Formats: sequence, C-alpha cells, structure tokens
Amino acid sequence: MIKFPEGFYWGAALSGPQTEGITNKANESVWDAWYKEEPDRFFNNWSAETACDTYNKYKEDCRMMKDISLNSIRTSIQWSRLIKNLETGEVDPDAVRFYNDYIDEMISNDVVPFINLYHFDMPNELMVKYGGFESKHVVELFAKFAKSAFELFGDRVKYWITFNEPIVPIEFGYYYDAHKPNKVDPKLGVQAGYNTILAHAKAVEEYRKLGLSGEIGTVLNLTPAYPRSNHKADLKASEYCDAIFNKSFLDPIVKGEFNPLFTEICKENDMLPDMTQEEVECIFGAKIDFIGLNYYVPRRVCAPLHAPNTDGPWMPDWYFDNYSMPGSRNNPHRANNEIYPKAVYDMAMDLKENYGNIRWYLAEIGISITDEQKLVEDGVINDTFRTELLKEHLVYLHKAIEDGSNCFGVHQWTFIDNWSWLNSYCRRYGFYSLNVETGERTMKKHALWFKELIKNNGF
Ligand code: BGP
Repeated sequence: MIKFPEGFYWGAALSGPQTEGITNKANESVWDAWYKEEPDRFFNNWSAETACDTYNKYKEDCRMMKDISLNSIRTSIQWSRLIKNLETGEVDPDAVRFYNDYIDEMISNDVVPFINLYHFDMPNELMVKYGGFESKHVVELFAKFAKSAFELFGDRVKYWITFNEPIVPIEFGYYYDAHKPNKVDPKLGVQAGYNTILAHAKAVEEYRKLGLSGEIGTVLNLTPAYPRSNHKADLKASEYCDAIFNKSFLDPIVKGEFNPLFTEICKENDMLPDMTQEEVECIFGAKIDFIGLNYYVPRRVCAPLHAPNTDGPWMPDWYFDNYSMPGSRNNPHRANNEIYPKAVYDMAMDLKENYGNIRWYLAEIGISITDEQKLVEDGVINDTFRTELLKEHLVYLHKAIEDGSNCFGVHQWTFIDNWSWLNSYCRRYGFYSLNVETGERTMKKHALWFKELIKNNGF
C-alpha cells in the first residue's frame, strides 16, 4: 500500500463560471457575452447559463462533497458576480450572501475551501472598455476586487489563489483564437501577460497588508515539453516551448525573476511590455506560500519543420512543432489525448530542483471521457478506467514525495461534470455525472474508490 503524508488534501477543483449559472449575477463575464454573440463556437451550442446551477444547489453539492469524504475543494469567486460596480468596487450584497453561505456550507461539511479569484472570467465591461488585462487600470481594479474578497471571506478561507492558469487567456486570446478578445496580436498578449503577473503580485500585496492568517498562491498549468530526440535542434525547441508556456509565468512568480530566454524572444520580436521599476519591484517582492500545478497531458515537441512566416504574426510555433510520438499511449475515450503519468514526477522534481522545493499541490488532474453514457452499467457510470489511470499518476506523485518533493494535496478536475469553455459539456471529468437537461447529479463508480483513497490516505 502507498500512503500519503498526514493531513494530505484530497478534493476536487471547479470554478465559478463553470458551475454557478447566471442567476442574480451583477455583471456579465466575457463568456456570458461571447455566447450571446457567437453561440455556434460552443460545442452543441451549449451555454453556461445554467451550468451546474450551483448558485441554487450549493447546499446539496456540499453534502455530496461530504458523501465522498472530500476534505477540500477549490472553486472561484466570480469578479463579475461579487463586484456590482466594477469601477468603484462596490460589492453586490446578494453575491456576498451567496459566497458567505457557500463557504460556510463547505466548512460545516468538513470541506476546506481553496478560493481562487480568476478563472478566465474577465468582466465583459472591462474587456470592452479597456481590453481586460491589456490595461493597467484593470490591474488596479483586480487588486481592489481581491482586497474585497480577502476582507469579506478571509476570516474563514485559509487558502487563496490569485489566478488559475494565467497563460491560457493569453495563449488563446492573443496567440490563437479560442478565448476573448480573439485578437491575434502577440505583442498585446505579452503586455496582457505581464499585467496579469502584476495583478497577481498586487493581490498578494493586498493580502499581506491585511495580516490574515491564511496562505496565498497561484495555479499554473505546467507541462514539461519533452523533446523528440537529443538532437540539439530538438532540445532547443523544447527549451523555447518551456520558456514560452511554462517559465514565462513560473519564473517571475516563484523565483522573482523574468525568464531570460522568454525575455530574449520578446526583445528580438519587439514585444517587450511596458513596465516600470516600481511594478517590477512589486512583482519580485510578492512571495507566494504555495503553488498549484494542473496536469492533463504531456507536450512533445521537435525542431520546427518549416521556416516561420515572418510576414504573419509572431507565433510560439516559430520555435517548435508539436510532435506526435509513434507508439504513444492514448486515451481511448478521447482523441489526441496522450497519457503519460510520469510527467507528474518530472514536474515535481523540477519544482524541487529548480524552484526552491516550494510547497505545492496537484491542483487539477483530470481524466476526460467523451460520451460517458456508454459506460453506464446498472444505472451507474462504470469509470474504473479513470480510477486505474489516476492510480498510475498517484504512484508517480508518491514517488516524488518520497524523493523529497513538497506536495501537500491532490484535487481532481472536477467535482460534478461542468460546462467547460468552447468544449461545453463534451468532455466529462467529474466524480458526479450531470444530466444537462434536468440538472440531476449521479455518483460515478470512481467516486467511491476516491472515498476509500481518502479514508486510507493511500491505496
Ligand atoms: C483546465 C481548466 C478548467 C477545465 C479543464 C478541462 O485547463 O482550468 O477550467 O476546463 O481544463 O478542460 P476541457 O473540459 O476543455 O477539457
């Protein structure tokens, strides 16, 4: 049997915009607005209008957390719900009531809340007026929102997260075309990325000023970029990919320094952001207590196969191509979804060796299954596939802990199947299945295994 350290956090990750639904929301997020403009871009034209209806069903949901013994949950507070007047920072009383009740309900069900402040959900008004984090004014508004959240809930919330996967809105909003503002404008993307790091740092600063007793960190999606071979061009490709997608955020946030290779790329392509000495000091001074890592699939890269089109916009793909490794192991329940559990060990060791062995937790690990209803046996989704795979990842995590990695918990994506960006409800990950038509929740077989795992703190 493998045992995890005492007091290990076992739980699930979710987010406000993907679960709450829009009932009584003070403002629209970019997702609420985008769906109205272009519903066809969302799988099956499914919106997040109802999602899991957590706004109305949080009590039932908190009981279901307890039913499977989860000892912790991460969700997020929606900026567009908590703040009524986005300029003055005036809070919405109904949102305060809702988040207070939700947090209290978790605690009374023995679930420790980890609260995140940003899960891709820029208030639409701030995107339309200012381009979201393209603007430093919006950075100040975010810090104000964060301060309000700390003041309102910081007496009970002991784990705060500033951002979930902050690279994602940059990558998909400014390099590719899958998030608002759908601009293919990398220079602006680098500025928005820098401003996001600044917003994170300012939120940390606000938290410290309040002298609260909890901890604050952030959640990054780190994916090791495995090179195709040891050929120097393949190795260089992986270094570039790692700098652009992992270290551009990890280095300033954890090490307090900008990644030199990413800075060089920005310089060469005239993409260095506008920054001041004071801001840089704020970024480097914002020490975090822990980091969350999200892991789904590995990234494999090789040297670029073609010369870049330098008349086109700068692209990360100028430096590498994605590589599909012959014989790689793939998820039979989802196309193009490589399975590589050892990456968990590699990420953990990277943190240990190169990032001061910072305390961390596996903030999302998710085994996705499309068309999950095909697995129903006697009315229950038999997802032992998920269980077996999760075990394999946990074995590597355990090995990393034995080798000195400072990991304190695991959250599975997700609790109840939820609405997920352009993919809507296509890919499923939850402990509980959601009937999109009726809102009914049904426990999957894997959830019972997870309950045992928590009981034994191992398997
Ligand atoms: C992570 C996000 C989550 C969730 C998950 C699954 O990157 O933090 O919000 O969406 O991915 O994503 P998908 O359902 O698109 O496969």
